Amino acid sequence: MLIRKPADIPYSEVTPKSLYLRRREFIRTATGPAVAAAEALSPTGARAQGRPKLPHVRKSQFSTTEPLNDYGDVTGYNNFYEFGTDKEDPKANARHFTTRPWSIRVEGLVKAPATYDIDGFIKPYALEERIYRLRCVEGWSMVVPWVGFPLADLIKRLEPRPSAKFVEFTTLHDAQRMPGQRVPILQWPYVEGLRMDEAMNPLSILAVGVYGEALPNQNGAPLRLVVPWKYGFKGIKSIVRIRFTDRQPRTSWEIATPHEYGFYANVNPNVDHPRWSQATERRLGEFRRRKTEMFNGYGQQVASMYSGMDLRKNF
Ligand SMILES: Nc1nc2c(c(=O)[nH]1)N[C@H]1C(S)=C(S)[C@@H](COP(=O)(O)O)O[C@H]1N2
Ligand SMILES: [Mo]
Repeated sequence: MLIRKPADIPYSEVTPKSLYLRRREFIRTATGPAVAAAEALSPTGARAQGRPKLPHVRKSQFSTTEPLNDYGDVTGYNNFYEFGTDKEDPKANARHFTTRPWSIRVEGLVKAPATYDIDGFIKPYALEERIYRLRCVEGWSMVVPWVGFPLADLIKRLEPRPSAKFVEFTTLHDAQRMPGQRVPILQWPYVEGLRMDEAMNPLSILAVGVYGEALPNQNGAPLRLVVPWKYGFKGIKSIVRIRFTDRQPRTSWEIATPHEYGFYANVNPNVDHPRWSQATERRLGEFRRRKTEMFNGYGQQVASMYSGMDLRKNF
């Protein structure tokens, strides 16, 4: 995310980002088209390395058939401000972050508020691979083979009260372990939220892995949200709290710059960011920009949730 205030924060990422992309292209060109093609088309898991393999992962009808971005892109070019503001920071700075033990607190308008250990918490759910497009509000995109389970499965099991209209998610708050939280870029901890129907949509998942393996820390271990028709910042990482509420949650980005980042955050090429166009995007590894699709190409599954809403107001 590009941010404007406070003014003394180093948000110098436009230049480093373009340099980074050019460097990658140079490497790909230098190593030859055969290597680049093999990378792009390699079957899920082929580029993964080192993390525990996740068993019994089913394929999903919701996956895109587009070529995947390689493991290096997916785990080396990240936004995770708790570990630094440059794209290469999270991989380097989250290396020693520990995600066991890990507790998840469920609270608010729900049948049984409780604190769960992460392993028991995710155990009931069948894992699926969901290959989704990720479109960052900054204008880059990638195709990522997440492993996770439908958020709807979890919500049904937790039994929110009928009065619950939204779900709010919160990231760990621990500036000892997340050094980026010592810098007041955002109001910590990071908070995101969904309307209940968005949360129940079959495309919304909680991810525990990527490329067939447990999530690397920089991608939001041990548990993160993935909502493919919304800009990447909705995909909150390293979740410790899930709260059901009757009021629209105040999200971190909305608090930071309300005129730039709204609650809905639907990918919408017709609504420009105040400081740049959202009409096109650049897929990591590609040279030419592509047209950004409404709802990131997932309109068929999600557009009906917003019928009658003014998406310029509810951006
Ligand atoms: N807690 C937390 N979650 C976060 C962020 C963050 O800074 N902190 N960045 C968001 C943004 S802007 C994007 S684009 C995605 C990127 O996810 P990825 O790095 O796993 O691809 O994570 C989102 N989730
Ligand atoms: Mo983003």
